[in-house]
Amino acid sequence: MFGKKPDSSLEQSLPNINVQTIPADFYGGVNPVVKFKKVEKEVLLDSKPKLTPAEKKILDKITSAGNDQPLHAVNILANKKYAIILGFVLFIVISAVVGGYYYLQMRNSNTGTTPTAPEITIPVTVPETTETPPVTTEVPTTTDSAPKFLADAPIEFPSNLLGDSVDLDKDDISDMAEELFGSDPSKPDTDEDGYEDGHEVFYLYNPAGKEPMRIIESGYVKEYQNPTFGYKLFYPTDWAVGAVDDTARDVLFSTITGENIEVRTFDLPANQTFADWFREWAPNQNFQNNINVQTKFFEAGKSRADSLVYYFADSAHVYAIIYHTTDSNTVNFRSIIVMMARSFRTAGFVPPETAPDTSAFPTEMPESINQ
Ligand SMILES: [Ca+2]
Ligand SMILES: [Ca+2]
Repeated sequence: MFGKKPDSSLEQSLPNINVQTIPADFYGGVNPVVKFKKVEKEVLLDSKPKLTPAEKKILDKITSAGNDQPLHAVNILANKKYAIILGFVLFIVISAVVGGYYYLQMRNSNTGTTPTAPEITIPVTVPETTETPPVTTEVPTTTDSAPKFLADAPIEFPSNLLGDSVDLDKDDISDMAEELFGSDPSKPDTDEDGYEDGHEVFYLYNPAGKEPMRIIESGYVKEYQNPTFGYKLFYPTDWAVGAVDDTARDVLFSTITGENIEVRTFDLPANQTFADWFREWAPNQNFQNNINVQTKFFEAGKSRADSLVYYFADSAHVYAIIYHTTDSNTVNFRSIIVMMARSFRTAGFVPPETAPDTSAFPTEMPESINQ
């Protein structure tokens, strides 16, 4: 519209507008863009453009950069062949990036699926868990039946051919057992009171010192009382005590080495004697080989000749004290089971009024400990 010739009629109808105020050269040579376009046009059309020294310098720099460098960006962009190669390379790179991106996405989604997998596994586990309750349900049943099974389980008797471990000072207490009493394994009469250590333990005296006199006060021995059946006995402080069943019908006094002494309680029917009981529960043991024994508290019992099995009884129960060795087939603590049996008291047992004089020791070692 600006190129149009001014309408004379319009000029006449608008006399107050001074169009002459617009500079004649407003869209002319003073516009640097137009001037620049003119220069570009001259560069493209004229092989020998007329440039200012500064422009020529810039142009020379741009063009000369690629003269001897075919892979220069300028030449690559200008050359179709290189442009195609570059485009192809870009396509590969972009494809790799996009592919990598989707691969990671899929991988993440798979990883996200992994938690789902356990969810699938969980239902699989759930049935197992579902199966477990019945098993757990059976366990109490087994536990309930365990004492019954335990009560019916045969007694495991120790071999009759077991030897003792080293007893250096020959005082009837092995070197290992001497540690439990605090006595000297190289000194038969540790406290030098005229009575050998084994002798003192048999009578429940303290072998390691004249004071305290009683072994229960020495700190090396504790008293156990059965929570269900009420019997009591002494055992080494260093040993562990554990009931096998809930009713403490079967209790183990254990060493660190695995040897243990079991105290097991059996029901004794009213119409049954101990001999009847023995024939039922110890069919492989010779009843005649049992010797009559008496505890420190004058309660009567029976013992196998090697002092590895003891029996006591009251009106309703039989109590068996049984030594269990490890695979070594060596007895390390025979003096301990002797002490335990010698200290045994059934719940209802009342010691006779003629209590033993604790200051007097017998002159002869009992046969059972001389085995
Ligand atoms: Ca000894
Ligand atoms: Ca002594």
